[in-house]
Amino acid sequence: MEREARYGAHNYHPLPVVLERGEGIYIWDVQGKRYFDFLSAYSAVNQGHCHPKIVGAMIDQARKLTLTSRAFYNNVLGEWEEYVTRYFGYDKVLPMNTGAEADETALKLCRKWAYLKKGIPDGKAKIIVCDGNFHGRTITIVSLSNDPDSYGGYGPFTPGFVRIPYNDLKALEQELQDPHVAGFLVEPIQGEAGVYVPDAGYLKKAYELCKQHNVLFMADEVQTGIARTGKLLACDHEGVRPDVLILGKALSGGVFPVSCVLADDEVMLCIKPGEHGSTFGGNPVAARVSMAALEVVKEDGLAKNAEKLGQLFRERMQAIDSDRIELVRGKGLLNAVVIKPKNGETAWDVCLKMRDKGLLAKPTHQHIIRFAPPLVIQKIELLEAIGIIENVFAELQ
Ligand code: IF1
Repeated sequence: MEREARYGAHNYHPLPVVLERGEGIYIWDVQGKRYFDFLSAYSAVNQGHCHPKIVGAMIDQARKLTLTSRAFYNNVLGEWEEYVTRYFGYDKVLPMNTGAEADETALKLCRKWAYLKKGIPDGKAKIIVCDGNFHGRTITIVSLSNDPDSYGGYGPFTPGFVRIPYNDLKALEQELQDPHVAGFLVEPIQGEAGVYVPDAGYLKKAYELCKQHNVLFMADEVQTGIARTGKLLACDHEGVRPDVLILGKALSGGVFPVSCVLADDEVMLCIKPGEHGSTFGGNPVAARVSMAALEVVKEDGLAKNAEKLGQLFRERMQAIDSDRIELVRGKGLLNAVVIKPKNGETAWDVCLKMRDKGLLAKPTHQHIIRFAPPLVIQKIELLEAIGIIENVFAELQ
């Protein structure tokens, strides 16, 4: 920890615990103390730590070929592209590495489509985004943000975006009147903002409004996708099929950065050779790892498990009799407990107490704790973890 403070940039403030090993839902610190992981690397490790099938796929491929760039074909990418497009039901996929890059890709794709297909005059396309959004850290993406921690001091910002309140169909309908609007970028549940679940029907209606105005509905499922909320995609809860689907994190089970954008030909083929790319995107290790990670999601029935255990988790959290809990919300195994600070104690202090008792979670925005264990967690394990959380709140009383 001292070395990090001395030699590392100070762009993070981690909970004081130093981890060296992970397996399934557990992580161990350098003293050998075991913890329940209730962050799952921000939902990248949905399949559990060091899943043998995923790590095995990585090792096997890493021994053969790791990177050729896209200047040449490799013998795995095509197989992955076929696998992923069938898995999610789209014509085409474009591979990148991080979530932010996938979001950038979606924004670029949307603008191209606006000029080539929708007929918006060059340079005039607008994309609607939501208050409280989190899509990553690039200059363009922080240009969309209304969180000063994200955008402060990073201007000048990228123009061409309009922000409306989240979960507000009237505001969306109003902005859609502008014929220069090309796309609507939305998180089906806002993660970073504090696990805000929109009203039932919001996504469906928002999608329909976009269709009425020939606007691309783009879902950032980087955090909510891959079974986290109890379905393969959070949009599946409302039967919405986004025009542009953005995935990352658990697309690789957290062993390697893999992200992608999915769309049909009408949209995806607007980008031509040489107009977008990445040195590492589509490398054979990423492709193998990602196929293994997606197989695990199906084989281990992660969506069903998240749905079932998520309900149990929220019920038990709601039943805790504590004046320190304001409310509990979430979907599947993406949940948040909103804390009422008292005696100067905040969500951070609650997380320290949970750490001491063997459970790791991270506060967001001072008073919100996000609980997102790996989706391979079993009922008996979840009950033990719930016991720890209940104990901490009992001690706080
Ligand atoms: C950090 C939060 C989670 C995301 C959505 C794109 C990205 C993310 C919906 C970018 C990334 C991260 C990044 C991480 C913290 C984290 C986070 F706390 F900020 F909100 F997950 F909850 N779209 N989310 O949530 O993906 O480029 O990072 O691969 O420290 O920035 P990335």
